[in-house]
Amino acid sequence: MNRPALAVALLLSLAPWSTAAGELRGVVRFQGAPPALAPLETTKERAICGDSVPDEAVQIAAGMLRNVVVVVKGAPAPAPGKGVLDQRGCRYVPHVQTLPVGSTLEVVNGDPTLHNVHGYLGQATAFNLAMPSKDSRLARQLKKPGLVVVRCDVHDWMSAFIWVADGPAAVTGVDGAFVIANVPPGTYEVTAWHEKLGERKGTATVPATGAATLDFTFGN
Ligand SMILES: [Cu+2]
Repeated sequence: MNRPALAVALLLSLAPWSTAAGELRGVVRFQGAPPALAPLETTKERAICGDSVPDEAVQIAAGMLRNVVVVVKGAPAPAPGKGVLDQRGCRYVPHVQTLPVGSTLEVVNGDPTLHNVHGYLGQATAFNLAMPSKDSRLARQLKKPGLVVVRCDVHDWMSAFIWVADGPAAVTGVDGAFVIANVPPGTYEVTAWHEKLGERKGTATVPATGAATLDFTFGN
């Protein structure tokens, strides 16, 4: 092997993307009768907010549960990224998301009215942003891991949940499925958290290449 080729081979062998990593995937099911959720009645600014907004707390389609945060414990968190929290018709979009610790959250006001976006990490305020007008944008770094519960100080029915993860994590989609990529091989405790239905725990052994499967079931 000539020198440049050797150098390239060495670089590739040292590159982080050459590290073995597998994937964890699965689905989250809901067993039993889905709870009937009444729409949340709005109490002000109905020209902008409408008379009601849907209660997004429990979303089930064909027995599959959306908006469950699945976290791999004890594996390194992915590099910080960027997330967006929008406000549309006096609802937060998305209702649930997860971001690696250290990520930047951009909060956007899509409504022509004042929203006050108040994020709580436990009892402490993680951020408190007054967003007076449509297309207001503010960014905050999410420096500490944990669950950030977002409320609006103007419209008390508004809520969103941001899981600031210190490990690889994902949120289930409308089909109840999740995929967590780039998990180093190993055996891990995995938690599945839902805002109303609580937490489930499982264990998964992730291979060096390919995917491990772990499903969860919530229900009543
Ligand atoms: Cu608001």
